[in-house]
Amino acid sequence: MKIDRVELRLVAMALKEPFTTSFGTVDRKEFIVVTVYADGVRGYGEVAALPAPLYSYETTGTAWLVLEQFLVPAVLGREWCHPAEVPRFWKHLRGHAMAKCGLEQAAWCAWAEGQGLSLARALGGTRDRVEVGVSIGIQPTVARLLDLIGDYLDRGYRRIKIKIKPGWDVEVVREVRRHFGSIPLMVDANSAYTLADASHLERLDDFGLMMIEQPLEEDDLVDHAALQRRLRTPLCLDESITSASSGRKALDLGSCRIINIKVGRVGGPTAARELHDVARERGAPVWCGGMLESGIGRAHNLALASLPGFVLPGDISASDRYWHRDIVVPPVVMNRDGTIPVPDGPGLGFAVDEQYLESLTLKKAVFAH
Ligand code: SMG
Ligand code: MG
Repeated sequence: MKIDRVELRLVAMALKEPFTTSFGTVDRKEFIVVTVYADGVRGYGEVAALPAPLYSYETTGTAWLVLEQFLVPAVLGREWCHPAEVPRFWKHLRGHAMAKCGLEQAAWCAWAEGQGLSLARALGGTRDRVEVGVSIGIQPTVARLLDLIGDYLDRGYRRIKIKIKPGWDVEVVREVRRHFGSIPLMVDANSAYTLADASHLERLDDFGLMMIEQPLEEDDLVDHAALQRRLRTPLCLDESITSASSGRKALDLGSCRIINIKVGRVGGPTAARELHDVARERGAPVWCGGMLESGIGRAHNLALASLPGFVLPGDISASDRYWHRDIVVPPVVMNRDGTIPVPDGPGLGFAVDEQYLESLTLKKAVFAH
């Protein structure tokens, strides 16, 4: 297969509600859609980076630059047989995992489309539906959080994740448990604590949480291991795991017992699959994380989450949890039982509403061989 045209689009979509974490608030998702044309078919990918370096050092601006100057030139006009070969074209380029992921996803999508295979089948997925949860940002009041949780549980979501930070943690979890009993519940701190907070975090052990996600800094594998030794609750790492290799080290060090796999954070579907395999060999559960993706990134997440090691509900909610109108047709819809069907049509498995996408496009660049 040979990619002879790449289109980059900077797209902005307003979220239904702002999403607040320990690092700040996102009220509008700005992201890059990558479209590739290869052997007469089209493939789509999504760059998960945010406009500011809050979740990770990457931004939509850095991703655009790296795609334009390095990644697109490295792949345009090159011959390949299978999309897992594509990351080799930029093996020598450091970092910028989310930028790489957007282009590699588009290559997988085009290849699957060309083969008449669904993305899930192309990746080796084994499930026809995946269990999903919902991630709820920090709210202005506990009452508002409880209302939201009640509403998402009524819709059928299989687990609730709440964002925490110092001052919005133990007492909030206590209230959630008091109102909703033993629902599947977890928390995500996005690196808001240090090891000096270990005794405070130990108090979370009283609530039977499924896991505590990323309490400490992203480069704190050693401190996460020290914290995990003090807690009964499993730690799950997100930001810290940037490759299959760092996943292996974290599990072997005891820095976590569970891994959140985000395809963008690890540099693309090939690396995400490797990380899945490393965790599976070690008996560690994984689940699919989310970056408030549009339907394009969400379709890729659904395919990834159909792999056998994804045994916990992912942060893959339905389109209507985020958007008034998604850019895929039909939108991503959740069944009443808290599962989302894995599309089985060729390629992405959803149609992209090109006209609507065009209307949301802030900037566009075309590269042809
Ligand atoms: O996509 O539903 C979603 C959001 C899931 O909480 C979520 N993501 O740290 O896991 C995480 C956050 C990072 C996203 S910040 C915009
Ligand atoms: Mg997280």
